Amino acid sequence: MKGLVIVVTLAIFLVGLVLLGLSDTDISAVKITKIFYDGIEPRTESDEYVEIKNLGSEPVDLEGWVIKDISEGYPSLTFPAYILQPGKSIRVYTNEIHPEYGGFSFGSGKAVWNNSSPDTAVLYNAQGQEVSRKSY
Ligand SMILES: [Ca+2]
Ligand SMILES: [Ca+2]
Repeated sequence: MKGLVIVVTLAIFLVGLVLLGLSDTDISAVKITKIFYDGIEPRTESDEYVEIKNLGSEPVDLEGWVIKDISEGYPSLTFPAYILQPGKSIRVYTNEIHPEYGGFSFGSGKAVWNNSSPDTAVLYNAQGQEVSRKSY
């Protein structure tokens, strides 16, 4: 009986350690590092982008993660399965596809990031928790 109690206590302790480790890598490592809000393309500013970087040491799967302009509440993009390697960046363009940056686009026919009054971008993980936020 005493042996069982010790085993169960140890098991709970180990599960706790694993959960702590997981939540640590998920929440803190991936950040919005840049918003290129003043696009060079006239009017449509299709070349605007938000840059997201993995600053941690573990790969992160972005499946189900969401990037959104919360100033207007749109647009938002839900990521497909995509492994963001440590030290690597992706960009979500307003309406351009650049495979070297992951090939992500909001597909917006209009400019997304306001040039005169700043907007705020927020990144959520697949559980809907806010991971990173950036204004400019
Ligand atoms: Ca803009
Ligand atoms: Ca906006």
